Amino acid sequence: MHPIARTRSDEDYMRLALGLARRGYGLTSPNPMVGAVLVKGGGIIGRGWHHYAGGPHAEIEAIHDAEARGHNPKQATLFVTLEPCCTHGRTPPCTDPIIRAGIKKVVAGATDPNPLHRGKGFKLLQSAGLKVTFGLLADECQGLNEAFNHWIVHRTPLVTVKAAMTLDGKIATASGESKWITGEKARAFAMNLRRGADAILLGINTVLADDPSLTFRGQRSEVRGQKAGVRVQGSGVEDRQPRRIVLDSMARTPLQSKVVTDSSAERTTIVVSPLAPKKRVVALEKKVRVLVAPLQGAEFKVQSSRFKVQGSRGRRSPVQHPASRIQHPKSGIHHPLSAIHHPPSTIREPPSGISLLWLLKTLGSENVTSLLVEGGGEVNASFLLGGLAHRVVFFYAPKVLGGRDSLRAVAGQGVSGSEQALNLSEVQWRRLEDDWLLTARLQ
Ligand code: AOF
Ligand code: ZN
Repeated sequence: MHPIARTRSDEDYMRLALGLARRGYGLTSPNPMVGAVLVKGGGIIGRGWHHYAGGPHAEIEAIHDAEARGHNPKQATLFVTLEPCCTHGRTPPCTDPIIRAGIKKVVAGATDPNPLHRGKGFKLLQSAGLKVTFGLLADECQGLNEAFNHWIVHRTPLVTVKAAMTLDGKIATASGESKWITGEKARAFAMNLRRGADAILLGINTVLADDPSLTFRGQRSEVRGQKAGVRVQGSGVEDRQPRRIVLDSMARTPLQSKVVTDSSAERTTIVVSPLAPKKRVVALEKKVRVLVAPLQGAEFKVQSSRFKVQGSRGRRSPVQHPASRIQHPKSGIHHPLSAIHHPPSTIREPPSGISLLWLLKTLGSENVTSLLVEGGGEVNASFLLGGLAHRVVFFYAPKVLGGRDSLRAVAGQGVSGSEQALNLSEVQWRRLEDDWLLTARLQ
């Protein structure tokens, strides 16, 4: 490769580095996406990006690329989207080879929020005599790694609630029918969200109603000639299908359901409560991982023995678990126990009762940096109204379902006064064919 003659600005180089970083989309977790461009004599001599955690960092890839093309990085300027690391993790620190290579200037986009590195990488380079500037296209460079930035500080995943609904906020008819609400472009966008997520979470009602597979479908980009979706011995490139997390407090997931039986079953975790019948838990454990999570609060004081779970009853069977003495959202059938008097606070208990905070901490400790919550309405409400969601991605189709019993994108108890409505910030609207896409942050 010969240096390109056309003069480019620093911003142009950083944009190129950003483009390179994005090649790691869905592949680098729990590491960030990072891109780097080496510039010398007015032209690019090397490019690199971080391919996967455990693999070389972007800066090292760029240095190797330059050398492989017969260029000497000495006196070159390194444009990198993230502050170079300075500690030994899965790989050695990048600051050393940058200094050793004789690079004279580092232009960085974002500071690394990793407490091990934050600002230290810059200092180290400066004290070795390199010129360092940072903050070029900072918003783009930071925004690229929103999930990593959150996880590396809080050690819980960034939670995004995703829902596709009609204009009147419905996700399914009263009978649970929910196919084809949004168009092809919106569905492709949603699929790409899954590709970027470490884990997808949904509630048992959705499993019972739809038997979804939740796998990423579509072509992965090639990584060094290998398909990234395939584990390649020794390469560190592993199956990047997101993990599937099912909130299923009473272990009702049918043993024949796709999440339990398909080829990605080893990536499924069923989260049950301590009240789940042992037999069901044991049966599920033979097929997938089962996590027993603590209950959310003390108000849910019901002995499991009072509620016989009748095994896998297939789709839309009446629910047999304590919290669903309320109407089963998908079945439209009242459980016989709904006739028993319960104080309203008990009746309105969200369906899982599982401590979601505990779950987020557990997932975070397992390197889940991003969690895509895909409902249904009760689960979405638990995260949104429980203050545990950071982002929403809502698709709106130009359709109206109506119906007092049709299913809402966000159900739960709702807030008690309109002044308590969840406010969204960083609101962006985008048109996808006839559908509208809203992405926003919870304030
Ligand atoms: C960089 N360039 O391309 C990446 C960086 O375990 P390791 O050795 O892969 O280090 C992971 C940490 O390094 C990660 O938490 C983040 O702070 C930084 N990632 N740094 O200079 C890169 N991926
Ligand atoms: Zn590094």
